[in-house]
Amino acid sequence: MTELDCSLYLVTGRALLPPDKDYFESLEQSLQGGVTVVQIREKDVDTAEFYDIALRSKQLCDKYKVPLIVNDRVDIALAVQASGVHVGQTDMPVPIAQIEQAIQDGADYVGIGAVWATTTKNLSKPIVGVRGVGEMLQKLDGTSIKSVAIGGIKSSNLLRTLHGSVSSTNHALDGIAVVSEIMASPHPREAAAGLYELISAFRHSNSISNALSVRSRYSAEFVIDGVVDLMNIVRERSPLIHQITNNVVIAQSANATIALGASPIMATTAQEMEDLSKISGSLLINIGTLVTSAYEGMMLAGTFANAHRTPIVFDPVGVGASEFRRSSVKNLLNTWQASVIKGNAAELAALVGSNEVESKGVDSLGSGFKDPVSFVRDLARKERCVVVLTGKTDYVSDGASVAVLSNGHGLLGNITGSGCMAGSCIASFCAAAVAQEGADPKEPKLVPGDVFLAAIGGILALTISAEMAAMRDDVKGPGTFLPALIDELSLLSAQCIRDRSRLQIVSR
Ligand code: 3NM
Ligand code: MG
Repeated sequence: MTELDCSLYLVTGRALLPPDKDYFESLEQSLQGGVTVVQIREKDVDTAEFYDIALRSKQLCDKYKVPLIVNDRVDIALAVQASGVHVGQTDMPVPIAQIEQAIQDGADYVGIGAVWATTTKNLSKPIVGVRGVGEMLQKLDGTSIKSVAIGGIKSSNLLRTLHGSVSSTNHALDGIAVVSEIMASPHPREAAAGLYELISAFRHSNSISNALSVRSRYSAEFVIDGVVDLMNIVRERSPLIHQITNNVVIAQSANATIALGASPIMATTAQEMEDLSKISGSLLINIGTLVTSAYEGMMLAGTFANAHRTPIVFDPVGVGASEFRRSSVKNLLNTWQASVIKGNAAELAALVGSNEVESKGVDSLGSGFKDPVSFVRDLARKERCVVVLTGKTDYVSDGASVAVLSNGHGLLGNITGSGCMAGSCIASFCAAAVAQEGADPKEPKLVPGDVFLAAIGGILALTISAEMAAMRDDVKGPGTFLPALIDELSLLSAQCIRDRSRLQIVSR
């Protein structure tokens, strides 16, 4: 087969056509819209009918110089001189084994699915999820085998699908395959064109961000200047920070947000998520006292935030404490793309399934990871976002650079919710970062570049304010520390950040 352009791979499914829509008309319109390869998939027809459909489809595809592939039937593929045949997906329980088999068999491409839930096909295996795709792509490193993701891909989740489906080695998908998003549409030309446009835009922005992270050898001076700029923007624009957080810390998180200069809205109900997504500068999702109704709000709020390219700060509080939290976090992260994931050593260890760090409920025990710098950098690459590891020393990484921050005070560990307030501060800085960049529709990004600076800024604001609070004569212990901390957040000056920040940038 000559070089196959898998960018937008249409799998046919005549059962999904809208009433009165002719199959061949639909196919031709989708070819006009930019479909780059077509697979004829017919599960319920006899050989003669399959042959007729495949032959006429082949003529249409030829007209648009698009390769045609036949599902399952080598005889029909040969008879209509198709470009290929799609085989072999049915009975392998482990998707990774399926990939290995495809490599062995000398496949030209692999379809990875189902990436989302779908009703188009009866799935015999569990859903891979967006975060599962990257691991499989890594298996294809060093081969020329192309890859497409399939299953439940829609224009509404396409950007999230593409962003998340990249391996730590930066192996990205060659394209996406859809059935219903095009076949069920009364306007297949527009449906295909819309998907194709998003794919091109993503490729463009992804190549830019890769080029940027190669260049991103930040200096400490550059970072501090950036943090100060963002803090000024928070105070000038007072962005609305939508926070779905736990009921232990709602009031103090809201107060910390106000003190920093931003404007909190603490709303958890699913029914208001769409409205709030239109006016929020960033979204904080903190699972501290997770209840089912808030979980529903989190699912929706994150989905809307991705659609508006609003940064999401995710705090998987106590994720290792229960199976409910673990599975909820997995589902949340497979549904929307976080811009920042923040946690203590135990939480981030639980997130990757490591037992290197022990925990008790929501608290981390012991000193943490042997090599925290590599840990946060690798996790940032895996989750495709900025990662913040909090502790006595805080680590922030964008997958290329790691900022090591050693500000703070022991009293932060003696009150509840200091990590949650750090999340509110990071979310406030994130809102400033996107307010500054502005959304460029040609470069749709779910993790804009300045989010790295924003995460550092949020940590510095809280930890330096804690140092200032602890020095006050009227602070006698944890009870007097908390209000003093809120005071100091509101008094924090650019000069104080410049004078006190203890920041080191490691790039390796
Ligand atoms: N194969 P839609 S999922 C044909 O997981 C097919 O292997 C899948 O349809 C797999 O785009 C699927 O309508 C159906 O969700 C995809
Ligand atoms: Mg398949």
